[in-house]
Amino acid sequence: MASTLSKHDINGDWASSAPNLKKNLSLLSSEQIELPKMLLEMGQSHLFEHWPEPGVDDDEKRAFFDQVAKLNASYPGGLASYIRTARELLAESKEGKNPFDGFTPSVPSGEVLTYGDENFVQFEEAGVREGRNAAFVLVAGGLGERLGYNGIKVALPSESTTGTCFLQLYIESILALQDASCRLAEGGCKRQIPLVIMTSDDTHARTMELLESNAYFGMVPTQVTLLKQEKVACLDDNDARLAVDSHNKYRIQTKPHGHGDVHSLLYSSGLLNKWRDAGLRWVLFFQDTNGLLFKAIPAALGVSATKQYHVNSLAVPRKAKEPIGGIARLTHSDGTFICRTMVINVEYNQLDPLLRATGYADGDVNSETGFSHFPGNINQLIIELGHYIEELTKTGGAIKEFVNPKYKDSTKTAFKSSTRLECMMQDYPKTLPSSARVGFTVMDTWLAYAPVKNNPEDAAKVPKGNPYHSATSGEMAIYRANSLILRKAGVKVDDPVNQVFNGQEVEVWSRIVWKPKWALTFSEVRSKVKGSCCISQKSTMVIKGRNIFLEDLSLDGALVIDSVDDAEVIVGDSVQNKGWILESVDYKDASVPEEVRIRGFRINKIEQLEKSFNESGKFCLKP
Ligand code: UGB
Repeated sequence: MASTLSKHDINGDWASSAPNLKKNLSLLSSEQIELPKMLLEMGQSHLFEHWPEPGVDDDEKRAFFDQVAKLNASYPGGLASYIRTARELLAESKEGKNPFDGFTPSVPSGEVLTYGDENFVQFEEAGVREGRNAAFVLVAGGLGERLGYNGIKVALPSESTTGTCFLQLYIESILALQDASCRLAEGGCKRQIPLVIMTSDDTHARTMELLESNAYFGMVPTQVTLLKQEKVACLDDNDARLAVDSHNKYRIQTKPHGHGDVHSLLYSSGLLNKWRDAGLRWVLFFQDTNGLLFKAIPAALGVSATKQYHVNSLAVPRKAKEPIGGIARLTHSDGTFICRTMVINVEYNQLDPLLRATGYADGDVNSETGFSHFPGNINQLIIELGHYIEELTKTGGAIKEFVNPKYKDSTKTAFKSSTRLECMMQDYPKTLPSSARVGFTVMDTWLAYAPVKNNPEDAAKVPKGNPYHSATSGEMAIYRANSLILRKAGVKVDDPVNQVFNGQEVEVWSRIVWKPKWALTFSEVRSKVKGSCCISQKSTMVIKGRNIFLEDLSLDGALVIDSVDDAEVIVGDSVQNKGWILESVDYKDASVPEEVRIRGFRINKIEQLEKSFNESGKFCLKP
């Protein structure tokens, strides 16, 4: 039961600057009374200006305080701290202050890997050994407004040959790593690699439903934890007056705070200590729609373990001025800043001006390699758990925020629409001491990075040569990567043909897809390919079983092959049929399901050889 208000509270002299609030004080419990006091102290009396007499909309008024209580509890330091920080950041933004003022950028050192060479293979082996000591964290609270898809992004098919959605691909990759790593452990191991998914009100229920209706895609339900991030209050002006929701005058408008929330949520969940006590060493953060990521994970984890990195960011070569953040070493010149040197992502629109302002007359330019000196951040981080806990114990997981108001005019006094504070998970190293070992690992883009972020119309407008980052390019990138990996392993895979879908010209390679348990590393692929194999461009190959070996296979058509784990199957000779073909669909054709339309093609399964081996033993598929 709510306790009663004191005389002082009811009398409400402290509320005289907000007469409409004062009249309604009897609606509040004594626990809640601190909230309006704080709001008035923080200059938020406008929130009550339109409040009617007691007796009118009382439930809505109570709901207002429930919302304020939630906003207050979910932000480290509470709403007052949020408003104070907002005022500081808004003042800096008005002044046009560059957040990196006083820092000098230089080229950082990191590990640059070449897929399939001896070095790469060694890092992959080290990574697989460490796999059982890892926990994975997927940030999936974003709405994906740029993609404009109505569902949650992790439910989108990563490719349409098998229809495997991103979440399934991620979970099966983690399970494959778990199995491979445990097989290497002396005496075996039964560890279940934990997966945390950060959701938001926009994605939580649908993520849960996706997991439950698919039996967690093979994970044990207790292996998966969902942590929901809360939104933050919107701000109407440079004084950080909280914005009233235009649909309900008793609500404060809220918006997402950004993926940086993941650190404070992990910290407050208590999971980090639990993981440390269970002997885990690494936390791997990743995003919602990168179908290539797990091809890069084993080697990147191997780099972290070998180099003893506290933080390792995955990166790809980046053309100068390409619109992805660049990883740079920043050194503070006056020595007063707590973190005098840091290796950090600098957003592309800040990097070029920062370079020009600090003696690099040409700004961000390509080196003799044809790429910028500053590799592109793909926002997949590997953090060493012990060091992470030490840091978060100091910061509570709070990440340096930023604000990005869209001003009405050059006076910068009014916004076009409300703004809010945001934070990014890759800004975690900003508070680390200079002694922290922060590095990065560069891999080829074709191997590591093909996110699905842009809707077809925007993707079609991307300047030629720049990546589309659409559902079309994300899917084609998977076929290309698998084709190139098989080529590297000795299979003759035909060159791709160019085709246009949804206004985007893409390379169409043979549609080759395998389950992560077939091969997670290059060594595994190599061990499963024998003799002289070739695959034509029009072909589709789906490998679902673990111990399937390609031997002198000549494929010109579609082949789908599955087997139980203890069956060993050799697939060889010539497989020829009419196969599966890609048929264009119109993005605007509403009769076509959205997840098909956004890639601009569907697969017409005309003819295939499909075979399942459901018993243990040795088999040979030689049609
Ligand atoms: N996300 C959340 O979980 N919560 C949120 O509040 C917001 C997002 P976007 P964007 O891949 O190249 C990032 O929107 O703007 C999740 C990096 O900041 O796709 O493209 C969301 O569900 C940028 O430096 O991010 O930028 C998704 O999984 C660059 O590396 C993830 O956060 C860029 O990604 C990213 O959300 C990139």
